[in-house]
Amino acid sequence: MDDLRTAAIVEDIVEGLREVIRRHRVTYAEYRRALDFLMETVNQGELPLLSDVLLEAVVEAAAQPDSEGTDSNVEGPFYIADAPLLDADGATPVLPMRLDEPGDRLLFTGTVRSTAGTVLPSAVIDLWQADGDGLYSRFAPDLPEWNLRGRVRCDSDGNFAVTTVVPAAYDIPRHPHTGRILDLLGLKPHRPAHLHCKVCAPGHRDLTTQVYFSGDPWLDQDVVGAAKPSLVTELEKTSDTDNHAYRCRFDFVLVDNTNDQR
Ligand code: MBD
Ligand code: FE
Repeated sequence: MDDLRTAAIVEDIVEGLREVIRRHRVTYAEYRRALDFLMETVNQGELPLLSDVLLEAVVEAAAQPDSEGTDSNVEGPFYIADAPLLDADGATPVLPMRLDEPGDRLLFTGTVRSTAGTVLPSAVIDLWQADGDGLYSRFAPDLPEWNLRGRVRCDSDGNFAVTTVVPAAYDIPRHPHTGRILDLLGLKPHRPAHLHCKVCAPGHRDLTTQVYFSGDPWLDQDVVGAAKPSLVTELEKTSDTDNHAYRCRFDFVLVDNTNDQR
């Protein structure tokens, strides 16, 4: 991003804020209160949540190039890089979880391909999700560091399989500052249940996306405005003989990056 572009954006932000102050004749008390609110939001570590809830879907929509690949989706405020690489020696890997992890066991499977249709055995999927209570490790007390976070490799046919739990339909925890803004906007702080995925394979663009489940009552009232129909899959109840109460399948398609500008 060059300085001219940065300057143009900053000018528009500042002019936009001045215009709001003029239009509403914002008082000194209101102005000081707004600054306090922003300071508190930052000090409580809530700025990424507030910003992603209000703005990230717009950034993501602008960034998404027309492509044949799987639709991307917002990363959100809860990604942590370098989650453990799960190696189960041929068995189905299990996302790190507590011995008494609440929620139904879920088998998540799929295949990673390129837009040309070839399978991508070298693909790695970085997964993170809320637990059965709607909480993300590192962002809630008392959860193990890497709970429900891990990276899974595809096999030689480009297939992956991982055991996890069904994430809860997600209430944005009522962090007081984000909650207050959503109240003022008349929005309910709900997100549909989702699995976050970053899919990477050599020679292809990294894909950051989410997988949702059909029938979720929050799909069409996602407070973040991110749930896309193309990313919804079936959450199937399995037979009693299975170790998993549910299974779901999602196939990812990555775009070749050999012609991208570096
Ligand atoms: C989430 O779990 C999330 O995925 C996003 C995008 C915003 C807030 C909470
Ligand atoms: Fe999320």
